[in-house]
Amino acid sequence: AAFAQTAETGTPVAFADLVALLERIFLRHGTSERVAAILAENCASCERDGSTSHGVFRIPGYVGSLKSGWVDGRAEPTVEEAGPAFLRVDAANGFTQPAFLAARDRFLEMVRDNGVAVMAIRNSHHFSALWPDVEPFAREGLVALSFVNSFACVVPPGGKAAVYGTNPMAFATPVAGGDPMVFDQAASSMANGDVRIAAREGHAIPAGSGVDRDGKPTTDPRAVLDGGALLPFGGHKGGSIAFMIEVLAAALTGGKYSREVDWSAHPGAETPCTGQLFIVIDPERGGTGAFADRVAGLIGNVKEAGQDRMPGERRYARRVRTLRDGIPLAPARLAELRALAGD
Ligand code: NDP
Ligand code: PYC
Repeated sequence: AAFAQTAETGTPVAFADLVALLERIFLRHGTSERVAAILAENCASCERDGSTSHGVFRIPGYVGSLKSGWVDGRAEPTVEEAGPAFLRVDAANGFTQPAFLAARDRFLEMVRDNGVAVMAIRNSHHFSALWPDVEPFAREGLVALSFVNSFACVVPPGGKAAVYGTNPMAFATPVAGGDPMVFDQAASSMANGDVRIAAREGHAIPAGSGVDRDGKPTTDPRAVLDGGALLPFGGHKGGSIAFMIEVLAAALTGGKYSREVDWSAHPGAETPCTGQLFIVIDPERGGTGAFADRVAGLIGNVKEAGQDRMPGERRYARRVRTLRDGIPLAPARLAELRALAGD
């Protein structure tokens, strides 16, 4: 589970009101109306679902990147067809989600026509969770995989220098009679956002998560952030996944490797400018005629075997609660957001 505890107490804010507040913040800091609307919906959705490490906690970082001139909040992406089932997208140093959405309709046509398609996005700032990118594909009957690299803060197993980003990947599949099964996980022991939340709240991080600046194991989140690094999850196996994600999200797309991200001339910037790859498959092309039923059956087997829940189920349950009762925000956090919006 996420290391950071999901807030369950605070001032309840309706989802639409949170979207409107975040939209005002983005607009006030120089994005276009379209970009503001997309990022506000995305970030509020993370907060709604309890993806705390990529919810409103991230707003000062978005603002820092915009104010420092590191990211272009008005970028116009370009979309290029590299083949019948391959889209190349240049986000033009803008945020990833608006570039992705600019290409999404054509991408869906390619998936329907060919059974599978790839979208390779570069020069793009992804500062969010990945599940909002893939879950909608599964709701449209498709299987989706996505990969993003970030900024160097993860050492390879046995290594001394950070080479990899926290590099998340997400997978979404339709499930007959239910919500899609979606997992969305970093290739590191923890997301960098959770380390920062632990540092802010004064909690230790689990043993085996990271090393200090001398490469020694530490449970102090400040030591990880101050010259130290995270470890991949699961030793060399997570290291290989982190490597694969650098290859797919950066080498293949033309985006920067995590270790090439250099924001030193932009104090306050926090959004890594790298790349993202999507692979989306129409499972009906498998010819079984019963794909989503078979996935539902597998989930039944997994639960009968003792796993108490599938990935995504915590988010869906929280989504139902917060859409009904409001999204709880700490009063100080709400005041900070209102100040950023100029309210
Ligand atoms: P977590 O370890 O919190 O969760 C990973 C996945 O496992 C989720 O799908 C989660 O589902 C599921 N899960 C957690 N606990 C259980 C359980 N007990 N049983 C079954 N499934 C479980 O994620 P990470 O800390 O690795 O990553 C957090 C977020 O950070 C992700 O959304 C990721 O995209 C984002 N991130 C973004 C980066 C970027 O560059 N943009 C970089 C790194 C991370 P559920 O959500 O339902 O709990
Ligand atoms: O939480 O590791 C993280 C992260 C990096 C970039 C965006 N989120």
